[in-house]
Amino acid sequence: MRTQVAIIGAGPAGLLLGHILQRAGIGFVILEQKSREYVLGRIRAGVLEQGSVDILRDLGLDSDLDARGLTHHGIYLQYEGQRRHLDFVDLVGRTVTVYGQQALVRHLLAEHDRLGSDVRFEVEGVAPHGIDSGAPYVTTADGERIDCDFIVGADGYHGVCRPAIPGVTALERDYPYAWLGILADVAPSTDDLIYALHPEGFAMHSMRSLEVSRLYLQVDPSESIDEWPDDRIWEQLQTRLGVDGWTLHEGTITEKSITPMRSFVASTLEHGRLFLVGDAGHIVPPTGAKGLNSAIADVALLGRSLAARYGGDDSPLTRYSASALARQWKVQQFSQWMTEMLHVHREIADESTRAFRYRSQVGQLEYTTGSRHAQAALAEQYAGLPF
Ligand code: FAS
Ligand code: PHB
Repeated sequence: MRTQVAIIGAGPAGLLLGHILQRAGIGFVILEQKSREYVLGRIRAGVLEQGSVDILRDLGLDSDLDARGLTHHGIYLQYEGQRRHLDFVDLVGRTVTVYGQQALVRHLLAEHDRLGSDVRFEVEGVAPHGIDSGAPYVTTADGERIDCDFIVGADGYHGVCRPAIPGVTALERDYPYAWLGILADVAPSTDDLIYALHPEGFAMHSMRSLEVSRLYLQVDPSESIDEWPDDRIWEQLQTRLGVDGWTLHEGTITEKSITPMRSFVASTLEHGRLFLVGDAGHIVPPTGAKGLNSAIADVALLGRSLAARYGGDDSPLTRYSASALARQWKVQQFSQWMTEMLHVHREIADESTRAFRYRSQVGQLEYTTGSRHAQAALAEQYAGLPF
């Protein structure tokens, strides 16, 4: 078989890139190792930047987003019993949209089905070859060979494409905390997302719809979900999110899991005819809601660059990795800043040093919520830097 672009991975990055290529008249195939059901069942990100929404609109992929997405004008930062609202529209004229990654993947895939795209599931042993040559190709465990012009690694952090890059390195850090996330069948108790610093630990109130809430608790990375029965989860959410005159409504927990936190950036997102997008190239802690949006930003840039290349201009493609990484490091610093400001640093053994750090974080939150300049800087980054 021959195609123009072989995409490895049918997560949001791979599926969205397929749509961009389809729109540009560029042939592609998407090869996914897991089953369709597994891919559709993953529950992950929940917030789209304005830029991500604009891309979906430009591609005509916004019908489901308009039907079930929730436009939010800002977020709340909470500390020491105070809940302060940051109005992104007032500050920077932009909004964010709560729209679960699961819904996005479902819609992207349904549109590929409608278009008759070549998306293949349960493909084992996918391997990139010839990335240094002008004739790369992909092989699979069942002996198929797919010749192509370019290979795109949209295969996530554990994929096979990044390791195929000779000499690739990475800068990374592991955080000393994790997020316990739940989905609950209960209407959200808030209009906008709440990010709360509390002596017991970070907590966040997000949502998936007007009927389903999404909430998170800071836990230690070593903890098991078995140590967290539902009543303990709600007890901690009530403690960490509670403010006078406000009620957190509880409901049936339908999903719960613990996700460790890390920051990771590969030294390059390209080698010869191989390009990386999304989690294959970088990972951020979810505190800034940047994981999914970074993947979309990479795909928008790479899709445009590949279309330019097929149109006879290869300069954007030669700049892809440097441009995408430059944006990613800005995203990394914002995600790290939000994470360190809002989490309790139990890793600090000395009690006095830990207390000093906590009071400094309260001072940071007091300044951030009290300064229009600081609020605008947070809003500009949370609502999304330009692609
Ligand atoms: P993905 O990992 O989504 O997709 C990669 C795909 O490639 C997968 O389907 C995989 O099966 C496939 N693949 C891998 N190796 C392959 C191979 N050898 N052959 C074929 N296919 C292969 N981000 C946020 O912004 N907010 C959040 O709250 C948030 N929560 C998260 C929770 C969890 C548990 C995880 C893991 C991530 C979370 N993220 C969050 C980040 C997440 O949303 C990612 O940024 C997003 O999925 C990136 O999309 P992709 O780059 O497409 O990678
Ligand atoms: C979510 O709704 O899953 C979500 C929202 C904001 C974040 C992280 C996760 O920063």
